Amino acid sequence: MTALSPAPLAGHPAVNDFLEHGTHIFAPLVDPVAAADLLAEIRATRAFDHSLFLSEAEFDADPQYTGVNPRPGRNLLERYEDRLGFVEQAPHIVDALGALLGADYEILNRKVVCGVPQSAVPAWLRRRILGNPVNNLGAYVRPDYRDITYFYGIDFHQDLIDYRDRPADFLTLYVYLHPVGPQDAPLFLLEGSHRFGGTVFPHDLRRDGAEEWVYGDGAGRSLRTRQKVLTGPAGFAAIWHACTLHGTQPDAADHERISLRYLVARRSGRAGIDEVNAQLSGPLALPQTRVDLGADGQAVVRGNHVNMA
Ligand SMILES: O=C(O)CCC(=O)C(=O)O
Repeated sequence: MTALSPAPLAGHPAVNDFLEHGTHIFAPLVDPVAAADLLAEIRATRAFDHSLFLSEAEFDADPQYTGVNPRPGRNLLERYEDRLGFVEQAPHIVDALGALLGADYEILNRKVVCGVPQSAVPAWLRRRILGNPVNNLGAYVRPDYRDITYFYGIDFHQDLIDYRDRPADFLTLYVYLHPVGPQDAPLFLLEGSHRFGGTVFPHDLRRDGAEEWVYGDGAGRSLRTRQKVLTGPAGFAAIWHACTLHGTQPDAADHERISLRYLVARRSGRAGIDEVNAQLSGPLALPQTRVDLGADGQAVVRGNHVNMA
């Protein structure tokens, strides 16, 4: 087991938390009333039930596994751009993002993410995705509804997974729009797992104890990491490093979980993220980030760690 020495602390609480844990959980909430208002509007755009999905015959007639996520021109949040100040201008968020990424940070991507409850996923689909590590349901969702990302759980991964050859110069900001408890597909984070830098998905993880995991870097080293389950009220917000392992279990509640997910990047100059990255003992970028998909984007690897958490 590699004993990584504690990183020297650099001042700002968000930078210190990134150095130590690869994540920072905001104590203040973003405005819960604004969150509830936005949530009501999002919920009014569609029924979060079986009607989201193609039939099995429709899907099989032309399976599309890629290009099924929100993108410019098909992203529900574009409709609410002028309503996002409660997150994007919240002083504590701006302050932490500035400390980590520099004052001129850039939003790479923002979208609505939905944890789909079991009751909404058609039986044929549940059967087909059982045991897959990444259950992003975009492929099975009717094209008109692909302006949101829908998950039925996703195994522990790094957000670097979508950015081959890009250094980990960005972070994820995640906001709950309603209270999220243990049944609502809360985020599971593995604290300190950013320290190996980029590693290839699916990750080498072994459960060891009630809330601990042993994480291997694929090159012979391993570290012990503690899982943190992010439950919280409406307006709860957290950020994590692009190499911090995180995932969700399938939504076990009788209703959908709806969140906002941002990727935010450093644009120029040195910032706290560079202090953090200087402490990593692994690659900052990867030529290949995942080996779980076939050429058509379909899962070829089975297995899931977070569902055993
Ligand atoms: O919202 C979820 O269920 C998973 C989100 C996530 O891990 C991601 O978007 O990277």
